[in-house]
Amino acid sequence: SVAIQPHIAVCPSAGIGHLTPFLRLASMLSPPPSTDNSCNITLTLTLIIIRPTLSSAEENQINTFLSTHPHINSSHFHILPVDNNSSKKQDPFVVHYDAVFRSSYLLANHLSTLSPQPSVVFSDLMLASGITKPLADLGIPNYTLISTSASFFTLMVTSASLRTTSGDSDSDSDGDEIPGLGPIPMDDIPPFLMSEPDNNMLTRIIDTNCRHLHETKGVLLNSFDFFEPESVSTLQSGKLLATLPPIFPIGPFISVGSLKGSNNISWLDNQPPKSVVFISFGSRTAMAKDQIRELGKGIERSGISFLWVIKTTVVDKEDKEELNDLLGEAFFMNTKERGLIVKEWVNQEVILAHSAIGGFLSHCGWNSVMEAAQRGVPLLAWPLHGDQRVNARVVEKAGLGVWERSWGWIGERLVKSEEIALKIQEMMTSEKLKKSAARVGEEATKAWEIDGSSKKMFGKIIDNICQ
Ligand code: BUP
Repeated sequence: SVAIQPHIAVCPSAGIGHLTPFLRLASMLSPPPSTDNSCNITLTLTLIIIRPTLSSAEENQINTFLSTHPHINSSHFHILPVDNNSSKKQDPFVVHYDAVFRSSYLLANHLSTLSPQPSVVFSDLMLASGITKPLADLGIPNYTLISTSASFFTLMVTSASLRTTSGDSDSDSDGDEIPGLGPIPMDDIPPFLMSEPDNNMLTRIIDTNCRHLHETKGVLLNSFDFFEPESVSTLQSGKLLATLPPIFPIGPFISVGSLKGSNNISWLDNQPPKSVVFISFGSRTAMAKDQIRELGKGIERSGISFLWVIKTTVVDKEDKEELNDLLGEAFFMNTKERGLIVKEWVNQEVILAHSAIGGFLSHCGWNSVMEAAQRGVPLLAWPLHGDQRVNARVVEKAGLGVWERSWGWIGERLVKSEEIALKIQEMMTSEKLKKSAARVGEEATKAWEIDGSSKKMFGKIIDNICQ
């Protein structure tokens, strides 16, 4: 028989949190020629680029990716205009997600006109409602990639039934027992997930798309068996929802390599092993200024060396804040020997892999969690919104990090410098935590060795594509 050359289309949604796992997946499926090609056959891969992008970070990541992967094609998909009526009160990223979601019905047609027509598609959950049925009709298998934890995915697929039972008298503040998650306090569930889809944009997007998952060939998770054993096995067992397609945990996703970022590494090179705490709350987290100042005091008080990425606006293009005005000159004077603050994009993966890094104060965006897990870096969780409290639970349970629940969501209350200093010291000095985090790192490596859980699952996907 004549071997058919597969043509893979990879379709991310908007925002760095969603773009990053897709770039990694694209690189895993079609690595640069110098690396091993796990498929062992030539394939064509087209990256669908959502236009317009919202942040400069996305624009930069896409450009760098395409220049380091010259063999990968790209195709621009122009989305419908954002809904201006809602954009005033909403998170700009959610408004953008909504535009992507509303445009998804146009994407199947866009994909079918690519030449050659794709033989398989990997797409974001936000696109499911628009493309799964038309692609199935065309006989093109579609896999849905989930950019959050297996645990939060569990919550998303059960949220509709959770909403109907949450009013029952027997559900209390200790939480409902959710298969694969255990009892989960209501406080850990982002409020939007409990609102009616008609009243909330994000709930509508999640709810509508989850209803189309049964039309996809499989769900890819950026997680691994050891890290989220209960959620992964419950999802796979079919006990949660009989209509779910096969689940493929294939994390941690492999780095795409030389992504650009400012070079802070030379400063790190001169720091003792595991002495520096890395602080970053993700690409779209603007912490209130009084909390930024309090965090500064906390770091100063802790006496621990630090590398801190500061963001003062939700969308990076708008960030014009002067750090001296924000933190005061005294802070810089007092910490100049042992700290570095940056406002620009850094290469977080390279930083986390550096031997000087001993801990990570993080908002628990899922990409950040997996990057820390991959390298066994202890984490101090301080969730901001959305999936991040559920992710913080995962971090704590797996032994990767600690979470101070009393801090609440970032912004819920002003967390004082004393509390911050104490927790940072605890994370950086606990031998128990160091050991358990290192174990997570070892298990993450094992997951990708021959016969490792993620490697085997990825092999199944490759077999499906290449058959
Ligand atoms: Br900021 C920043 N450099 O300076 P998450 C982020 N990153 O490499 P988010 C950098 O962006 P959501 C920087 O390594 C990670 O891969 C980081 O994704 C990288 O959080 C990614 O951690 C950030 O999932 O997304 O961006 O807040 O809100 O969707 O969780």
